[in-house]
Amino acid sequence: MFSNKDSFKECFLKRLESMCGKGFEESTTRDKYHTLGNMVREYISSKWIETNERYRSESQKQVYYLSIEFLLGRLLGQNLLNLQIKDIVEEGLKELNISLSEIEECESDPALGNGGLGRLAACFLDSLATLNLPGHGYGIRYKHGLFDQKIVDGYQVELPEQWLRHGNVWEVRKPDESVEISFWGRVEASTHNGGLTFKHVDAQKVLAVPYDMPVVGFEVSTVNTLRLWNAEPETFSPHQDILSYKRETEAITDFLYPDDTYDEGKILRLKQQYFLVSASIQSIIASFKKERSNLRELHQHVAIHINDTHPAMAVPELMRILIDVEGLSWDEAWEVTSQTVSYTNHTILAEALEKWPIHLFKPLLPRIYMIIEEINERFCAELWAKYPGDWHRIEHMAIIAHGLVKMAHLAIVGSSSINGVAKIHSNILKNREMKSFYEFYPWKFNNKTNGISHRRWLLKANPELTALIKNTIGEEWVRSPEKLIDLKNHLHQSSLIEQFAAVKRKRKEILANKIAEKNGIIVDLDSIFDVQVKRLHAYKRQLLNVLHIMYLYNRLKEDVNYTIQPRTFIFGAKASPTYYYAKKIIKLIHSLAEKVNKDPRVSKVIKVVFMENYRVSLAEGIFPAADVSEQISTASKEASGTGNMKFMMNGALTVGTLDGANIEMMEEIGKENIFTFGLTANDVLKYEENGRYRSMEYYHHDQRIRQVVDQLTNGFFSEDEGEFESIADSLLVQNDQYFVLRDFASYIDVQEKVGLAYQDRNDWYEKALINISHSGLFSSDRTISQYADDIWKISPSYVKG
Ligand code: GL4
Repeated sequence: MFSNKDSFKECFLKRLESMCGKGFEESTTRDKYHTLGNMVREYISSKWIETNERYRSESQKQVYYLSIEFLLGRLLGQNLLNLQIKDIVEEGLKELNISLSEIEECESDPALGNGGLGRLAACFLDSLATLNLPGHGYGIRYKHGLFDQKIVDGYQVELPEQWLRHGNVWEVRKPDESVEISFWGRVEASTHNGGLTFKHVDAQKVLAVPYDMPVVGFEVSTVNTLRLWNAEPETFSPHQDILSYKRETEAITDFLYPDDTYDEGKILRLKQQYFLVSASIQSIIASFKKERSNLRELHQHVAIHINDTHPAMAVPELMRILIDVEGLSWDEAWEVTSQTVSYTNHTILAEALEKWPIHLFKPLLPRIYMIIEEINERFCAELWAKYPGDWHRIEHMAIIAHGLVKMAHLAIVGSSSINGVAKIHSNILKNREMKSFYEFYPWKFNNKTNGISHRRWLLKANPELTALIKNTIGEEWVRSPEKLIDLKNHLHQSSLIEQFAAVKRKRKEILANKIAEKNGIIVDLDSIFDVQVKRLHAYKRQLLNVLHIMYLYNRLKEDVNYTIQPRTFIFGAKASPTYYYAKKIIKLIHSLAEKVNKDPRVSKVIKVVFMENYRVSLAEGIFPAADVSEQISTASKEASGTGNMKFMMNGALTVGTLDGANIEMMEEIGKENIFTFGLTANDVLKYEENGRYRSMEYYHHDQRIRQVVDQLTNGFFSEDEGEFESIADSLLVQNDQYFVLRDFASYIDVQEKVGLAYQDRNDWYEKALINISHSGLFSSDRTISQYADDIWKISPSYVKG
């Protein structure tokens, strides 16, 4: 291929002509992107083949990570970095007068996920490959990823996302490895050798066609695989209405569901889940059988991880194949299945707990339903043996009850390991949400605190900070991020503080330019960049942030002598299209921005910016520029958070509740380097139990609260006084489910401290550097090593010699 700048240039120009049929002069940026992308994929392919051969010949245990979401973000830049050819390519292109970053901008940002859960899966793939662990992803090749957000008059409008419009240079279609998926039909039982056997007949068949994408490890020769399935009609199927069959089939992989915290009771969603699971399990078994024949040993060679309950049907599907296809007995199949599968829970929000009505489930997946029934009966019998007569407990723990199939119960019963994603979350699972299961299976429960890939969120997103850290402590931390702690030995050097301040300023300037370009708002680089970017949800409490800004506005208007450290409040968030409340909050942020940014006096000290269409590529520009990270969820509700870690790694200070991984961040850096406030998880859980919270009391007793809540409905924002009534109602009439008013005073106090702290410049940047130096603990390399050792029992595979 190419090994230096000159051979790269030569190769690039030749390839550009042959691929695009155009000379260099006529070629567009997209032509150049396609050419470069193809060259890089080719560069990867020998390593990819070599990795697969190595895994095969060493008969390593493999892990397969099943996830309904992979929020990958753009791949060109990350692949160049991981392959260590970024410099060659960048310099070569520069000599041809082409900017690499312009080419990178051409790549679509594949948003095959909603938020934290999907992005975590992408960071995990990156860590698996980098740690030379034999681990692969299985997901869905949605034609349209998460919608593109447009803001029109302050309202969110959704447009279909089109990441495949110009093709995808990274994927390889593998039609020969397609598998058949069966829906509908019925189960036929027959006796065979004295035992019953089952056959799924009259089914509608759908083809699952794999598209493989390489997952390139950083500075290693391992290239793992992300296999995404596409639903296609079978060519020769005898359908009466061929058009509707085609439409129905393709619909399975048309769209990503735009919410991960809501149990979508839609038959299409169920189809997507089974489609992913059945295709993946069939493919796993097929590759196992290439090397071995005894499926009773599957769990010794294969681990299957289910990312939340969406792929929980992996349990009955694996049972089905082992029993119906491979001829194992129930007990043999159960032993293998429950030893092979492991499960991560990502939320305790009740609305996210998947429960499928039997009347939908059973006709669509008759054999799978039958198997779940059998699993349930056997499980209930075990419960009966342990808790004789305790009907209440058994009913509560059953997999099928009250006409519903409970996917979390299925996942727990069918897995060898169940983990939460931060210490507090795992404890809540054990002591509350899944208490009865924990009592029954204490050995299954464990914690794996989330992490993020420092390769994407530091090396790629923030090259300026990366260079500074390398200059200060060398390069060891790049491979071993826990070594970032060495930065602490340099804190006394004023030069480090100054250089860090310069890096931060540079990144603020880049973001400020983007804001000027996209929003037409000029922001003050000396102001605190105070950022809340994440999905819009009531429990994440963007509203608390808004109410604080309203409070500042009021004070500045009322008291001409009141001064504050200038701030730029930056928001980015998508609301699920059907989530009425969340969409209203987006509108409220825009109305507030109008009010604040247009006020001659107030806008000198505060600005409010909403950045449209928040996604991975935008996030890469935001984290490096942040001074303050808003992690203000109602304690106990945010399972972990991962944005909190991205901010920390880029030297922003956290304003946060004692929730999710914020707590572990605080334990790491010390209380003096984070701004915490608000109710604890225990306080919240107590209130929820005793029902003693009265938001109205806070409204009546705190004039500041009364003022801002009244402003939601008194025409302050809009001539239409009803516009934000539903938000005011959520706070008063509905008794403020997420304790916004309860935490208001404490939030105002902590924000005042933040403003003061920022004025001691040295101290602030020292705190920021302390945050960075401890962020190595939150690398997904640490998380993945723990999964590999404790749950999957897999070990690295290295190239010999
Ligand atoms: C989430 C949690 O809400 C989030 O706190 C966590 O960091 C993430 C990854 O574990 O999983 N759960 C769901 S559902 N969506 C998420 O983003």
